[in-house]
Amino acid sequence: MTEQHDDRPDFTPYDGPSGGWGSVRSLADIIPREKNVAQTTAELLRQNKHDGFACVSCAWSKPYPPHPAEFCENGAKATAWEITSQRVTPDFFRQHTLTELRGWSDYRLEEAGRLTHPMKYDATSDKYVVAPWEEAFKAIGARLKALPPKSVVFYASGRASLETSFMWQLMARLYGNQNLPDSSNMCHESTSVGLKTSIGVPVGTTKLEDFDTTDCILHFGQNVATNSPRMLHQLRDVHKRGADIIVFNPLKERGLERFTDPQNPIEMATGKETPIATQYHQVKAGGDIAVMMGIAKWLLANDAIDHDFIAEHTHDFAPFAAKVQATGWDEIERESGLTRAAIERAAAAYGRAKTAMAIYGMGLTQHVKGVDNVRMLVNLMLMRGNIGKPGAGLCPVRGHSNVQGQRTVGITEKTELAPVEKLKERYGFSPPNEKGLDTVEACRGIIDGTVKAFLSLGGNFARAVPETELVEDGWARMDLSVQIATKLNRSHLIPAAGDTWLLPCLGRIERDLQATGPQRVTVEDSTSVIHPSLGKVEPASPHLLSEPAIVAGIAQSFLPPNPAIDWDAWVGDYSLIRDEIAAVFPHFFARFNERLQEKGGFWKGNKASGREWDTESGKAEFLVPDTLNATGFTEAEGRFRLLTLRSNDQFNTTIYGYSDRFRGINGTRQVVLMNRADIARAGLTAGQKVTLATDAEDNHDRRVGDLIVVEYDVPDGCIAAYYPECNPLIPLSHHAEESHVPAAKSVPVKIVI
Ligand SMILES: Nc1nc2c(c(=O)[nH]1)N[C@H]1C(S)=C(S)[C@@H](COP(=O)(O)OP(=O)(O)OC[C@H]3O[C@@H](n4cnc5c(=O)[nH]c(N)nc54)[C@H](O)[C@@H]3O)O[C@H]1N2
Ligand SMILES: Nc1nc2c(c(=O)[nH]1)N[C@H]1C(S)=C(S)[C@@H](COP(=O)(O)OP(=O)(O)OC[C@H]3O[C@@H](n4cnc5c(=O)[nH]c(N)nc54)[C@H](O)[C@@H]3O)O[C@H]1N2
Ligand SMILES: [Mo]
Repeated sequence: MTEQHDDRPDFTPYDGPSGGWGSVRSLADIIPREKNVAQTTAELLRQNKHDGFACVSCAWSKPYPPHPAEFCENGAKATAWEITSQRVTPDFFRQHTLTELRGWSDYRLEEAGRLTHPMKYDATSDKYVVAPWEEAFKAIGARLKALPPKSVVFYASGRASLETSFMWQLMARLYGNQNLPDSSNMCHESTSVGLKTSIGVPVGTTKLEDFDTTDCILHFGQNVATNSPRMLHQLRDVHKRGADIIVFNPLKERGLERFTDPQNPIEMATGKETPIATQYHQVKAGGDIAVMMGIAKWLLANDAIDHDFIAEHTHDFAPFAAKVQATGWDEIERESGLTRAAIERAAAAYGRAKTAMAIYGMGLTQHVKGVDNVRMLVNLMLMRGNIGKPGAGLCPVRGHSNVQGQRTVGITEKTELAPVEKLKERYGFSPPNEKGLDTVEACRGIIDGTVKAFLSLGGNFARAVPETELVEDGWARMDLSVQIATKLNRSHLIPAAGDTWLLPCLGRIERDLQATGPQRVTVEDSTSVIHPSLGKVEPASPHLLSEPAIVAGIAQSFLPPNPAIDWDAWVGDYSLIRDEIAAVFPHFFARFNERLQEKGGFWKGNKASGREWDTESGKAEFLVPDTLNATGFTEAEGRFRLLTLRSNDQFNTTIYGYSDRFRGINGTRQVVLMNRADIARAGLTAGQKVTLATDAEDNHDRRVGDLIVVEYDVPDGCIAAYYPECNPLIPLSHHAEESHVPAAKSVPVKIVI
């Protein structure tokens, strides 16, 4: 059992706007705690600027010219968290065994500070002990040489730069596998699969300037004020122009309702708020296909479709239209939880708009039918020709700051997405063509023992994935665990049966000094713009290595020398790595180093946004969903749809604190949000503690207990609780079809008292 933090829970509904003074107070709380006020404040002014650093929080676009302060509350927290003055030193590890640390909360582990030395696990004392880098590389290399390549996984969390990510995938392929799962396997893989089949590109088609002219935004399942707060500036401007913003979300998320710009002194002084949504629809979790079917039905019935676009640019409209017509309103209302009138109001607004954008996040992708959700949203856009013109298009909001970029430079388990021929040509080897393991398959391999070694470029894999218990058990049987990280987390505390290494690296905000001088790295944002990022802060410890240096150290320890690859030279000068990226991916990165001079970054291009369709038929595809229910399970007595949420005080498994301010949940994360009628129907009272148990057919007992029932405005039959606390409830098999994204937004559970 890990400790909890519920000494003073407080559930007072929050009635302020997003942003505003609350945002300033939240920062005033966290920045001093990290004991580095002066430096954090100075660094914030360099955040998301062309000659500064790219924020380590979300992947939202960075406008040019930037705002004087181009950061948000949560970006500022992420900066303070990374450049904290707290340290986890060898002395810390002398004082605590791993058994003891496993009892600490996620918050306390990371709050302990930045890792300072390479460490090796010593089973006799159950502690991490210092080991020199050379020893670490040598020992890791020896293990890897002895293992069959197929049994080794190279995971990447989406923060590592394009340069490091390129080296990471090259190392795996030279070794002989493409077991390259990344965090997008838990995130927007439904987008990559859905958009690729529908419109021929795996990424969104919109740019920041589309917000300047759009008439309408359809906004599905994305919590903007918490997870991409800088987008509130664009949304507010859209609203001020009088355009529609139509939101579909089971929860009334404050940032989608109203916003006060904390960087605008007049708004702050007068308390002026801008509303955001013009319509807000509390769809049932997993009810979005039904909503979209309803909208499509209205568009067809009212002939509000773009016949010319459909004829010229799309394929298979007829079977789609037939399906829409055959679907009845009864079913749509039942599956969406919304009334026909409400859906028609949304459809009429969309049908009136000359241009529209579709913005979405995990509320669509993390479902069993997550890929169908994405395809259905494309169908809606295609019906009105809303792809490939200004003010229109698809805008999936990516998570980690370089998660999209990692895929661009070859972190993928799929051969068809890997630059096989180019790699062969340039480095003189035959890259593996057998599909590698994605996140779900890697978990399966850890559980069944076929995965023997796990190397992690950042992240907190064991905590972020489903089926926590079995994954942790399997982890402890592996031959090798290597974690490249900045801060301590739970994945570092599960020692493998063989060797366990914890390798501390520089963060992106820190100065990265190599043989040829200070180095820049690059990242790709949510709208496919590539930005340089230059760290300047003094590193947390003189013993840290940069991520490229660590990858090169590992690679050279076990791979035979290759005359075409000079790992040491690459580490000495990252522009050489960018030359390699440009050579292997010329269509996106030609003249890479030169183009980094472009202010505001450079756009890597997107065929679909030029109405060039790289699909099977050569046109944009209407693809028909086979069901309106995205959850993958049916309703049953006592069964709830659990949606797992992020609070405003966390970045994934990094917990900054216990204040989910917009939702009025403070002092604890051990809660389950339920509506009043469901609380009564279940015979519960608010404030009572309950246990949730998975209601799955495999009869495996999965439970999470000690959750306080909080009355909250959620649709009937839907309950919400926090990620990662509830991950033990998600069966590994409960994932999106095709994309394998764990279906974290509708898990079948029952309440056990
Ligand atoms: N500060 C901060 N920023 C972050 C992160 C963070 O943890 N903290 N994480 C980063 C990462 S990796 C990612 S992927 C993104 C995640 O950002 P989001 O995509 O916003 O992800 P979530 O917070 O998980 O929740 C998504 C929203 O979907 C809604 N929702 C749940 N189920 C459904 C449904 O069935 N239908 C609809 N329409 N809505 C639904 C929820 O109520 C919630 O508002 O943010 C990134 N940015
Ligand atoms: N139930 C449920 N589960 C989910 C989700 C959900 O909504 N619900 N969301 C999913 C999503 S969208 C995602 S993206 C995953 C997130 O999964 P991950 O990306 O694996 O997890 P993070 O929590 O982002 O990883 C945090 C750790 O990264 C390390 N780190 C931070 N900065 C750096 C750096 O610069 N370099 C290196 N090497 N390490 C660094 C730190 O040690 C920190 O502890 O979780 C998924 N899991
Ligand atoms: Mo994510």
